[in-house]
Amino acid sequence: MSWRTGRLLAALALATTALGAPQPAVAAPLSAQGARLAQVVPAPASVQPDPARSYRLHPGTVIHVEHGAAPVGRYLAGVLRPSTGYALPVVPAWHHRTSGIVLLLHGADPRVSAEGYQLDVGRRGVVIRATTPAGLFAGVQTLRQLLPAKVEAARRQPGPWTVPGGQIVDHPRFAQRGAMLDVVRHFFTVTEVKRYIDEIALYKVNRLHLHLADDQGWRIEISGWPRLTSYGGSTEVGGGPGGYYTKRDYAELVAYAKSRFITIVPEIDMPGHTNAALASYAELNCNGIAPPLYTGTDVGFSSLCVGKEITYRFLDDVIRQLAAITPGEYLHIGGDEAHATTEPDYLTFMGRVLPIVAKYGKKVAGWHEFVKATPPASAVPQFWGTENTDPAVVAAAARGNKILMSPANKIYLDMKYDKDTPLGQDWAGLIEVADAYNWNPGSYLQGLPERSVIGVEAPLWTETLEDIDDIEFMAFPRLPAVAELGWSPAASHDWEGFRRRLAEQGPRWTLRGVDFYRSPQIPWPS
Ligand code: NGO
Repeated sequence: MSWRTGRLLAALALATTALGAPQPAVAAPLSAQGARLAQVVPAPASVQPDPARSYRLHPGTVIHVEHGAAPVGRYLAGVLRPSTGYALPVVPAWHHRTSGIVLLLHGADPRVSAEGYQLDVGRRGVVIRATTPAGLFAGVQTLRQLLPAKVEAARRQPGPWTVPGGQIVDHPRFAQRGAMLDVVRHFFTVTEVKRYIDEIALYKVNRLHLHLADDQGWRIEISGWPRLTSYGGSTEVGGGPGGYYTKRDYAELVAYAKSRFITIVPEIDMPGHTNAALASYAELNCNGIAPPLYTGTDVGFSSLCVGKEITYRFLDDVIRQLAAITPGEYLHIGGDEAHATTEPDYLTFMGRVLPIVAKYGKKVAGWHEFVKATPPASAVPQFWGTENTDPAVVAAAARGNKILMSPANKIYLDMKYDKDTPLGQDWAGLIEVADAYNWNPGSYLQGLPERSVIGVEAPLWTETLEDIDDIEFMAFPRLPAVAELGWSPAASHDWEGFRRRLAEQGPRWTLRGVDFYRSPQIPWPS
């Protein structure tokens, strides 16, 4: 045993003794303190309050991190310093002397697996244990929610900063818990996307799908095809100036998301939803004539030219370059609403494109229509229908595909909350918070077993959304509902409990300046 490991283990033994063993789970009404330990969205898998033991942060509190946990420790310090006004130094865990906040990469309950964590709160400190930094980061999001709401303030607030005592052992239900942002219909800056990343990270979301190309714009630089962005990226719905990400911008987003343990899944929609590319390069059109740029909101009128070889040279360039700047394992190729492509052409097209994605080392994701092209079992069809039956999707699952659930009538965040919602659309229905929450991704599609569901993703299409305030107003409070469906055990599903926990998020959003819909279904604190 090395000196360092020895010191660390000695310190841990002390920490565990100091914190004491948690009390068994309490049945019936929790005390106010005990209830606070369960005041988390998404609901943790297991909570054992111990009201006799809470921890109060103080000016001398130190954040102790095991090797490998320092970035998460620094992130936590960054969250806590402005409001507490405490220095909260981040130091190696072998200096640990039984008190403070401790982040450890071993010793967690095995149930936490790769993305979960164990959090113990005793009188002398908070210990978060996980098997990966991602798990620690999830535990840190929980710790944040266990502190009073004013911890989210940008300026120093009076304490006390008390964390309720007890133990949480937590882990996700599904591997993929995603959000999608359409940066085409309206363009959003790197700063705006980073802000959205921060907001979704709080709810343990681990995927951000970026819809990067559609009829109204092409938003990612591709070397050798400069007009895609200089011309194809120059507008958006309503005729605004649009915009695009350089490869450097995109890398910045990927790195920022990674620092929040979120993987970016880029989408280039094809063969339909391609007017911006077709307008930029006449040779991509079957008739050799470039259509004008498009700033409306119709869908289903454009198609790449399936019979021309240049289409595949173009897509080889796009997919190769996108794969090179995307560390995540998936590229999303759209495939939805190809109403201007004949069925045989669609199959021919997918037969050419699927191998290109594989050639560049990526797995493919696509809107669920592409199951008709029989993609490989590693492909992830994203279900966005409005019915709870889809035999073609169920058949794909029987062939081995895992399905990502985004039923439009449940979790399309661009749908209005009610008929008076000033933003959004209503083609898939009106979606209040209870509608977004009250369904089960593991049993929603008839004949699709839970083991064939890889997760949930909440898409946010932006035909009517122009800035970050609009995004936030549609995403909150429904995004946390979807995040809870993705993370929390099915057995914990409980609308009454959820709406009370969700209510506590309101003051936090207010303090962070996050715009949100004050749904009458939620008992917001006054
Ligand atoms: C559909 C369509 C999108 C729209 C969106 C609006 C899918 C997968 N294709 O969802 O182009 O923006 O609805 O709600």
